[in-house]
Amino acid sequence: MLDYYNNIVILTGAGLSAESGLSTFRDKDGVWTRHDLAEVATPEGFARNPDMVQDFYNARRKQVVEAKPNAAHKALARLEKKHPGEVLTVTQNVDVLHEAAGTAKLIHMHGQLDQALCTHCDARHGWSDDITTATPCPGCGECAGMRPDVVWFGEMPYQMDDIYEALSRCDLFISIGTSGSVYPAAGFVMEAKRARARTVELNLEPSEGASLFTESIRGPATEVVPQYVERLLSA
Ligand code: BV8
Repeated sequence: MLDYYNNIVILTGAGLSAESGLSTFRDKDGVWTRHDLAEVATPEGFARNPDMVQDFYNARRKQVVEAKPNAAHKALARLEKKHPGEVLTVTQNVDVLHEAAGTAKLIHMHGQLDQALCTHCDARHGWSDDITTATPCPGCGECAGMRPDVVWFGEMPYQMDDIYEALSRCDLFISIGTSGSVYPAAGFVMEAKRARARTVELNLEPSEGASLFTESIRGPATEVVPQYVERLLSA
């Protein structure tokens, strides 16, 4: 049973969901190699061409709704269940595979694709269908205001105060399946080091911040994450 780490913070990225069939962003056939990030993942891009941006997210929402959690998502849910101290999972992913695997204490810092946001009344609605510029808000009825509830570049990620508070108290920070190229998430390892936490990276290849970690474990998430969780729980 794990007993020498009290508070664990886990940061996950697209590499965690790769083996569930969801594309990563910066690998050789990643999302940003096929789409211009500035055109489809910024408020300016949405203002310029809302139909194109809605189509981009409608296609990804269909994949997300079909995807299933993999052994890595399930191992992280098991860690949260079995660990006597606190476990907070912060995901950059907009899929909902952590929830599907059973993780409860979860922050979607970049939002989630199974929700829509009305830019007129700020209401959020569970959403599994397409959104178009003619989709009315179920709340205020306004059209042309509905967007995917995801955080675009230049927008403030969600629950940053809660994340920084958890990092300031953590004694183990685990980063999984992220290239460490997007801020502020890529800076979390530094916050954890400031809190004198042990920092561990589980990734297919070294991230941009790999040298900042106490320990690096290389390999596909469905292999290295269950192994690492069992190592923690049997310590
Ligand atoms: C912010 C949601 C202020 C949408 C995403 C100049 C001007 C303006 C801003 C900036 C600037 N310079 C820097 C910034 C900040 C900017 C930024 O970081 N830009 C980058 C490009 C330099 N960030 C922002 O704008 C953020 N907001 O800064 O507001 C602020 C500042 C401080 C505090 C508060 C507020 C908002 C960023 C959020 C953007 N939205 N996603 C959507 O999904 O469409 S981010 C986007 O990249 C992705 O969605 C993903 O969430 C994120 C990170 O990508 P990764 O998850 O790491 O995926 P990637 O493909 O890169 O890497 C996958 C990794 O997995 C690889 O390492 C690979 O080896 C590994 N892997 C692959 N397969 C496996 C595997 N590992 C294990 N097993 C496998 N099988």
